[in-house]
Parts: sequence; C-alpha cells; structure tokens
Amino acid sequence: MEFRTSSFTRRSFAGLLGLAGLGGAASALGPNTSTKANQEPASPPAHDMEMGAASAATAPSDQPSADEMDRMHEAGMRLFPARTEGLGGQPLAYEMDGDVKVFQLTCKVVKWEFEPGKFMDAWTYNGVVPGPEIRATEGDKVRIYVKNELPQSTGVHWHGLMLPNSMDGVPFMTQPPIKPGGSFTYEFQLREGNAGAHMYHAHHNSAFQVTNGLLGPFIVDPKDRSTRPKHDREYTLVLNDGPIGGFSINGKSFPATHPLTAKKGETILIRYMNEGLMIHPMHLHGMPMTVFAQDGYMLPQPYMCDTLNIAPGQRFEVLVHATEPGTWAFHCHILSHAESEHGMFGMVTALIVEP
Ligand SMILES: [Cu+2]
Repeated sequence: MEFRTSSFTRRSFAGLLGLAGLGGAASALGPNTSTKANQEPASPPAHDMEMGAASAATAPSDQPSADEMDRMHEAGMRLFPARTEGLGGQPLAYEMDGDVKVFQLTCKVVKWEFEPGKFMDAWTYNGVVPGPEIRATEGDKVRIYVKNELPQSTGVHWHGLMLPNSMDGVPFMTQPPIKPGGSFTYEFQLREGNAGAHMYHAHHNSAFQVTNGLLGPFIVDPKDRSTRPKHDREYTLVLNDGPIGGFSINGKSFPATHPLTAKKGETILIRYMNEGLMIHPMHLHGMPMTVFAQDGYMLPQPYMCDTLNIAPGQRFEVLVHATEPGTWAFHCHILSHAESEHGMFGMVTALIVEP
C-alpha cells in the first residue's frame, strides 16, 4: 500500500477547502438547504399549508436543533484528515535467504488510536492495523515467520493465494494452532496466474481476532507488468467493521481516515479489501470507477460503476481517471456506516483531485 498522502496535512486540506469554498465541499456531500427550498412549490395548496407549517416546525425529538447539528457536522469536517498515532498497511521489508523472500510477523496486542484521542486494544500484526503490506511477485518463493505474543492461539490464512494445503493456516484442519508464545513458519511459492490483491488474516476465533485487527494486505505483482493496467498512484482500502474503530478504512475512522489524492489527469488504482463481517457498498462522488479485477483475477470485461458493493472476503481492483478537480466524498453507502446527526464518521474519506 502506498500512502502518498503521508505528507498531506490538515493545513493543505483547509487550503483546498478554501480554494473550493466550504460550500463547494458541502455541495459534494448532498443538496444544501437552499437547493431543497428551491425545489418546494412556491404556493402549496391551501389545505396543505397547515400540515406543511407544522412539519417544518417540529423536528424529530431525538435529533439536535438544526444549528447544533450543523455545528457538529462542520466541526468533524474541519478536523479531517485528523492526525492519529499509528499507520498500518505500509510495505513490509524482507530479507533474502538464497532465492526466498523472508518476512517476519509478530502477533501482539497494542493500544491503537482509531479516532483522534480514542484508543482501543487492537490485536495486530507488527503493532499496526491493518498489518503491514506483504508484497512479492508471481513465481517468488516466500517464507513468513509468525510469532504469537497474543493471549490466545492463532493461525494465519493467506486469503486468495494458491498454495500447498499444509500452508493454508486453518488450525486443526491444516496445522496445529500457534499457541501463545509459539511460532509457525509458512513457506510457499507464489503461483503464476495468482497475481492481484489478496489478504492475510487470523483463522482462529476469527470473528473476534480479525475484526479486532489481525488482518493485512498481500499484494502479488504480475511477472509481466503489461498484463495489468498502468496507473500513476495506488491506494489500498482495507474495510473493517469490528470493535477497532467501528466502521473503518485502513484501521481508522473519519475524521482520522486518510484522503486519497491525485493530480488532474492522473489515473489511480484502488484496491478494496473487505475484512469485516458486513457488506460495504463504496461510493465515489464525481468520477466513475472502472472495475477490472475481482479477487485478483482479471475480469473478461471491465465495467464502470460509481458504487461498488464489497462483500466480506472480496477484493476488487478499480481504476479512477482523476478528471474533476475538487474534494470528492468517498464513503460506504450504507449511510449508518458513514453519517449520523453528529456528522460524518466511520467509513468516510475523500478523493482530492488537485487542478
Ligand atoms: Cu458499510
């Protein structure tokens, strides 16, 4: 995963908002009140007037006042992208042992800041959520040492990879569990035809261990790069809906999510990975997505969409041509995963296209 936004600061986001005007950002998120007012009939029929007046005056009793709600929405937006400790999904360094790429993963519980000032005990690979990005090329031999410092046994499943059964990481089905304090060495060759966006995650008490953070991206590059579309930037978005940050993208919840950035005219590759327990239809405002691969496999015919439903375990790879400058909302369209009366939260980020 490449976070080319790491130098991106709140200040530059505020600057962009300034350029576009906050109204510009707001209009990307939904119709504003004046638009709605314009759509209402100028002279409603007389028998409707009383009812209309009554409904305008009576807000739902469990909702804050309009001004209070607007203040909360604006405050959250102004914090974005909020700085938090810890950044997951960064490339994992390896050492060569002969012709084998050797990676090290340590499973451990750490305090993880998923929203500004909000910490949880995360179950992690190498202390980060998502775990570091393991990356290699078709045909490579890889060895991964897994050390378990958790209070529970675990096992690591290499989700999407074709490998010998004994390396599949399912305790009591293909291997003994990795006990607390224990370790296990996985070793296999990445097969040709198995390139693309894959994952690794716990396969023991997994509804707890994975949603608490034991997950990460495993990217297999094709041996022949010409078999995949060219792009200028790439982002991996790992979706999760567990205790760590609730609805999260790469281990963070809005406003601590990282925006994606591009310069006008660039093509960006986005890899989606759903490690959660629910579906998440991801919706990008402003520009369509061209879906070209599912679960690593090239589609016979790429297709375009603006909302892509991603089920647990699925990965999709899409291209976005950054043609429209501005700050574009980018969020899960199950709206209760993204926005409440307090403002945006959870699975929300933005694509910022610089002119
Ligand atoms: Cu969702």
